[in-house]
Amino acid sequence: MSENPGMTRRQLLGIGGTLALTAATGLSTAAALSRRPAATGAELRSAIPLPPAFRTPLPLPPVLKPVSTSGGVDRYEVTQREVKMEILPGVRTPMWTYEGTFPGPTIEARRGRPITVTHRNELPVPTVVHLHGGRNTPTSDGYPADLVLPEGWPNPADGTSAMHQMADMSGTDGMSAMSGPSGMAGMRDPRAVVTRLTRDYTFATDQRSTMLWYHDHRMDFTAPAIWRGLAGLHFVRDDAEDALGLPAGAREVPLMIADRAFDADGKLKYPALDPSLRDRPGVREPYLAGVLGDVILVNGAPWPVHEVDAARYRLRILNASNARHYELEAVTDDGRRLDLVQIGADQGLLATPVTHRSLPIAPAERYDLIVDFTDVPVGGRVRIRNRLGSGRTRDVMAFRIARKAADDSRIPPVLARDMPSWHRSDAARVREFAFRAGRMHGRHGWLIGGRPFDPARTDVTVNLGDVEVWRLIADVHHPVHLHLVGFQVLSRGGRQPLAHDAGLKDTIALRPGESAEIITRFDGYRGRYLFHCHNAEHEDMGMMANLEIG
Ligand SMILES: [Cu+2]
Repeated sequence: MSENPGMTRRQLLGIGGTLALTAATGLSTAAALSRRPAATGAELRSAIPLPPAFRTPLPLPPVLKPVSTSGGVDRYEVTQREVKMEILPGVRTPMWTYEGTFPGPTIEARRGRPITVTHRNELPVPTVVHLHGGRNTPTSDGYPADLVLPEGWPNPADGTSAMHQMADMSGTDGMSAMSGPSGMAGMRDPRAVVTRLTRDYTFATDQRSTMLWYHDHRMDFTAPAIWRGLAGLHFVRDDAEDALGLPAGAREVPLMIADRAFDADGKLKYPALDPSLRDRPGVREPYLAGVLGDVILVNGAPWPVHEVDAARYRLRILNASNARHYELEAVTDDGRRLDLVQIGADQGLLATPVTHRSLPIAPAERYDLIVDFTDVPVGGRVRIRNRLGSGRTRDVMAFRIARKAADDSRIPPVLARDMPSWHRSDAARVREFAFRAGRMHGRHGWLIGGRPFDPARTDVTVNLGDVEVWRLIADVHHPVHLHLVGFQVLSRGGRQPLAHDAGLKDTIALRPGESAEIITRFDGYRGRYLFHCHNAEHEDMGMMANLEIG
C-alpha cells in the first residue's frame, strides 16, 4: 500500500473502486489503464533493523544429487523440515524448507531423462509439491488436495489403505476442515489421493529446456507455505541449448526474487488468520489483495551483492514473491541502464533475442536474460532496481565487477527453431474467464467466472490435442497460470502483445482492467489439472479452477 499512498484499500480490491466505477460509467479501457496502480496488495513493515543493501553475498542454492540413477531414471530425495536460518545477518529465522535451505536445492534435469523425487514431510502440516511449468501426469502435478500428511496428523479416513480418498477432517483440534471459515478446506474431493509421510513425484522431463520452480500447493494454504520457504528451482536442459554458446558455469546465475517481512524476534511476519496454518485459511485485513514484504530477498539473502567478471552473464530470474510485481532494470554507478537481452521466457528459449531497457515480472514468471558487464569499469557496480518499488523496495541486488576476463560466450541471432505456430483459425473454441473480486461463502474472495474454487467441480473440459483461445479479463493485477501447457500471448488490451510477452509462457500478468488472449494446444496427458491466479493470496481465496483434459 505504501506504493500507492493515494489508493484506498477498497480501490486496491477493486470493490467500489476504479474498476467498479469503470463498469458503472463505461469509462474507456484507456482511462482505466491510465490510473492503473503499481501493485495489488498491502505491505507488511518489518519490526527489526534491516541490513544495508549490497553487503550480503548472493547465495547460490545447492544442486541436489540423485540418490540413485538406475534404469535411466534419476531418483532424488527431499525432506521438508523446519530449520532456523540466518537470512538477515545475525538473526535466526525459523523457515519451512526443502532439505534445510531456502531456496530449496536446485534440481538439474536433462530433457528425455525422467526423474523421481521422493518428498518426505516432516513439517507440522500437510503439504503437496507442484512443479510449476512442468509437463507431467496428473498424479505428479501436485493437485492441491493430494496431500502428504505429516506424522501424527489425524487420518482423514481411518481404516483405509495408505492411498485413499480424502474425507472430511472433522474432529481435529475441534476445528473441522469441513467447517473452516472459507468453507473450502474440507470440501469433499472424491479424486484426491492422500498419503502419509512420503510421496513420489515422477517428472517425465519431456519438455523444452527452461527454468521451472517447485513449491507447495496445499489447498487454501499455498501462500503462507511459500512465504515460509517452500520453493526451489528446477532446470531442464538439453543438447541444443548447450550448443548455443551462451554464458555458462559461474556466468549463469539463478536469481529467485522474493519479498518478506520480519518480526522483532526474527520470525517471518505474515498476517495469517491461523498462524499454525493447520485449520483456518486466509489473511487478515488489509492484506486480502496480497501480502507484500518490505525486504527484498534474492536467493534468500537481503539485497545481496554478487562479484562478477567484466563479461556477459546469463541471469535466470524467477519472481517467487506471493504478490509483488517488479519492473527490473540494471543501472551502473553513473546512471547508465544496461540492456536486458531476453533469450527465454517461462517455457524456454525465444526464437530470437529481444532487447529491453526494463522488464516487468509478475509472481511466478521467469526470464532468461543476458546482461553484459564488459564495459563496466572494474570496481564498479551494477544495481538491479525495481522501478515499481519505493524506498528500500526500489533496490533488488547489485553486481560488483571484480576483474577483466576473457569471454567466448555469444548470443546467437536464432535461439530456438521449435516454437509452435498456433493461429487463431486453429482454435477449436474460444473461452472467456473473468478474474475478479467477489463474495465467497459470505466473505471476501477472489473468483474465476464468478465462482470460487471447488475441487469437486469440473470447470473446463478440453479435448486432448485441441487448440483453444482463452480470453482472460482482470479487475486488479492477476498473474494467471495454466498447469501442464505453455501458451503464447495473442493480444493484450485488444492490441499486439507487449515485447515481454514473447515466447512460450505459462503465466501471464494481467494488469488492472486489462484483458488478454492466449492460445495453446492442450497436449501431453489426460486428466485433472488447474488454472489459477498466482498472486498466492488470491489463489488461496478461491481464484483457481479445474481444467479437465479428456
Ligand atoms: Cu489474482
